[in-house]
Amino acid sequence: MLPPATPDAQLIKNLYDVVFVLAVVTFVLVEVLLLVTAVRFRRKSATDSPVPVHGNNLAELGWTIVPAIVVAIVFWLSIDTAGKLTGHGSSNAPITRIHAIGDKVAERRVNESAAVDLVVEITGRQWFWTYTYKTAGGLVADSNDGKALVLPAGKSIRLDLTSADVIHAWWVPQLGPMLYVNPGERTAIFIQDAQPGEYIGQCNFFCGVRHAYMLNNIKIVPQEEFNAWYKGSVAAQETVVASR
Ligand SMILES: [Cu+2]
Repeated sequence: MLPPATPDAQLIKNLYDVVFVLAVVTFVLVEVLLLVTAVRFRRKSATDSPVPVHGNNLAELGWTIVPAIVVAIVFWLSIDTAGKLTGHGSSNAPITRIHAIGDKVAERRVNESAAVDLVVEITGRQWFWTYTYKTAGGLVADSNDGKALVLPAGKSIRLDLTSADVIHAWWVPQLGPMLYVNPGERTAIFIQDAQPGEYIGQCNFFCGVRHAYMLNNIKIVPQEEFNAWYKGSVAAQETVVASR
């Protein structure tokens, strides 16, 4: 797994590591038991026939209780991780990261769940993303031709996503969680305290014939660099609009 570049991605990585270790331990245990059984109880002669076993309380309780405990641990850790991500809300006012557009209560909870320096509205399309910066100049950009979504480092950023056509999924593993992006609904993703760098994202929901090519690059740059890039891009956009 690529190294996490935000505290949220680090939380997800920590959870991933625990689940990975549990999975490896389970795999090794099952394979060892399988091999031991196959070797130890193999047929030793042509007349050899196995003694059937009818019920074994200890074994049955064991293979019911142990997996239940493992699943309970993963469940608890998952809930705990989700509750620590940026903008998780509170137990009596949880935020709905995906909700119907126009759901005022859900929208208010998302807006109040974390203070943000920048909001970018993102629309998934077959097969690219468009980015509208909700700040002075209202820059509009997209992910075509490998163009990156440029964002400032070390800030609190919220991405408000929706889809113009089919279901897509926003997934930049190094920056935080993956969430579905549905037509008619709004998906809120926070990028908190990101380190400068270039990160690769990929639409993670099969959305048509060019789904595999629906990549998106994210470029996180220091605030001053972001300001200069933004100013230049807005100026270029205005020139294009004016020359039409
Ligand atoms: Cu897709």
